[in-house]
Amino acid sequence: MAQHYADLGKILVIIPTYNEIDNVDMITGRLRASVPEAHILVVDDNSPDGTGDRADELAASDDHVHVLHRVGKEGLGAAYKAGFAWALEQGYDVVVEFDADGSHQPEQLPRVLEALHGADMVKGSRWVPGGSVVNWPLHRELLSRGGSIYTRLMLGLPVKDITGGLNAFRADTLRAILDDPIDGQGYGIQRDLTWNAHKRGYRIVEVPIEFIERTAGESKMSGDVVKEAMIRTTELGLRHRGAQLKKALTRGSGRAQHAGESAGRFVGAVSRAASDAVRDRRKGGSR
Ligand SMILES: Nc1nc2c(ncn2[C@@H]2O[C@H](COP(=O)(O)OP(=O)(O)O)[C@@H](O)[C@H]2O)c(=O)[nH]1
Ligand SMILES: [Mg+2]
Repeated sequence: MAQHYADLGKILVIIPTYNEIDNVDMITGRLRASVPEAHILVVDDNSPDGTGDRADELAASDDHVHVLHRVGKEGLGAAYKAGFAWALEQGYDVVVEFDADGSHQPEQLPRVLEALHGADMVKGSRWVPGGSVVNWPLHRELLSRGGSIYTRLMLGLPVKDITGGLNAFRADTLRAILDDPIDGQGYGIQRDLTWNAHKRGYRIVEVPIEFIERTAGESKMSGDVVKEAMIRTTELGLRHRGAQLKKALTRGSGRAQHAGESAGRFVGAVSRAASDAVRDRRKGGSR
């Protein structure tokens, strides 16, 4: 059967890896089978378990598989940024983010791609009707649901699964949203890409996916990753809400304008304090 995404152009699926030796064959094999036209870029952070070497072997025998080697573990955001730059340089029309561990099912990717016909960015979503998680520990589910709700409230983002890592972009959309600030460290990159796309008025569509907890290898999610995401979301939210307040108040009387400016300055100061705290923590090497 003809695929309904063939007209979208050249597709690149980016898979960031850190110590995914037990998954790299599985994930590339399943992706090649379910979306044969798509190219794959493994972005490996010099995994001590040899994932990068194995990816090189796979690339040597398949011209649809490519590998980007990075010097060390610099976080998910940094790996994706490098992968995006490569994708745009090589002229791909569609770029997809995809986990290595089998949590995202390659067999569900065609539906995600098809949805790009009516969207600029498609998010695989666990928290829309039809979406689900399998074998995920309760604390991870609460964290994910809670994180999405908090971010939605802080930013007024009309998206249910903001932190999800299966995302597909049209190249033009990706190029534009990379011009705005993006978290270069952690998992916050997913929030920032979504927020930037929303701010620019791009059409974001959520497609239900079944997310299955990994059965091999270990999660790289940590308490520090969560803390950092919380701080940055709060900072972004305060800035956004402060700007909204200022706008509303400046529409009123001169006194209200003054109050709005004060509120804006206050929020700015709080945001700067939050950024400073994050910077100091990074400098202090407490991560
Ligand atoms: N290159 C690279 N990949 C990473 C890094 N952190 C996580 N990943 C990859 O990102 C994907 C999602 O990470 P995972 O640990 O499964 O997170 P979880 O699903 O939230 O528990 C996997 O393919 C990881 O190997 C990193 O610092 N660098
Ligand atoms: Mg995972």
